[in-house]
Amino acid sequence: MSSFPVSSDWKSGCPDNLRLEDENWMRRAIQLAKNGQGRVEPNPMVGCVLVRNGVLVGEGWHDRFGGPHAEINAIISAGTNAKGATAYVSLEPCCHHGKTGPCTEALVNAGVRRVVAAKPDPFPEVRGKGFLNLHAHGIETWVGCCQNEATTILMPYLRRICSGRPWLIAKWAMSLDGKIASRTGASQWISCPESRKLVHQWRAMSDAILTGSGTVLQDDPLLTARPAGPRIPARVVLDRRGRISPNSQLAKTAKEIPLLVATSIQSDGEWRRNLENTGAEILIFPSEPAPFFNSLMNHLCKRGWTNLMVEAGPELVGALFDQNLIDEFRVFVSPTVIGGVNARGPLDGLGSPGPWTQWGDMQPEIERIGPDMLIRSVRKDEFPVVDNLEKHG
Ligand code: AOF
Ligand code: ZN
Repeated sequence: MSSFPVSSDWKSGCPDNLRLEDENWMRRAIQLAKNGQGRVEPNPMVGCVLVRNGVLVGEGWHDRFGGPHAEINAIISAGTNAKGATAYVSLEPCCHHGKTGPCTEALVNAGVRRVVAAKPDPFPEVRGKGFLNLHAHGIETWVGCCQNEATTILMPYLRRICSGRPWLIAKWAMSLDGKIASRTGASQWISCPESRKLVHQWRAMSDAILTGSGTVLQDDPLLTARPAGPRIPARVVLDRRGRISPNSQLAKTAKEIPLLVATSIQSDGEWRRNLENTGAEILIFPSEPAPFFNSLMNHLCKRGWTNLMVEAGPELVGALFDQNLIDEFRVFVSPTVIGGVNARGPLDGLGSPGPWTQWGDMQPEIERIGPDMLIRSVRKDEFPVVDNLEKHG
């Protein structure tokens, strides 16, 4: 990246008269990128808009994993009008041969005159080389337009590429007084039907749903997406001691919908064999919490998984939080009160001693869903590229 000309930094270098126009078109490219959500992962969502003399001449987005990239779809839609156009791309165009050819080459061949990108791609084979490549072909190249907006939709991808682990979304529903179940363990239902419907839509965008053995013993959940959506999420149960039953709903459906059980050497061999016979895949990791979680996350990342939803009890959510592994919270607050010293809150574990700046840096999103309130809070991160990571994807 260092050899890339400074004048191409859009924020400081782009002429004022182009700024507003650039931002408007880039916002459209980012909007288009979202069409790929749940379909392109582990690839990034990317959108591209081609504009000539202020007129939109083509647009496209990366629509499915293995399919053409955003730039290619935009170039196809523009036909010969791509010649002399400006391409607005929400991520640095790739310059490598992956499942598809390099987009830089396609942009050059189409005769694009100017490329405005929102963000560099930290993918090891790109990382600034896409910009250099365009520049070398005499294309005016800018980077940094609407960078923050683009980052918002790229965070799960960035987490995989830069940190070598999937993006973890912890979801729960709680009462006004912060309880996720009554003293008897009853939790059906704290949130309203519309909120629960939304959860199923999120599941259908996820690679897997993570839960703990406690939740399986207590609720015997299915953890499927109903109705089905773009993705069939696998179910992952964290069960270090080996407690879940081969007669649980998860195990009984393991032949149709993948079930992974992450356990440790502590668990019994016969228990593992019985579960394996249901069709579940058994993964064995070290039993100490930090190595257990880290090896599991590394394994799931290598499977090409990007978005994981955590739907678990206080023990597991608390442990993941203590290990600093949760990236996003999606919390439904229902206007009801449960009360009781024995009714549980969403997180056990050690918890944070404060001050609580970690989650306060980003603007939380607050939305009303029926009578419930939905609060989304995302971890702020600069996503520094760690160079010695193994390659993923
Ligand atoms: C782009 N435009 O629309 C996307 C890009 O295996 P492939 O060929 O699909 O390449 C995947 C990599 O390409 C991915 O990791 C990321 O670096 C880049 N994604 N690049 O120019 C796009 N989706
Ligand atoms: Zn590409």
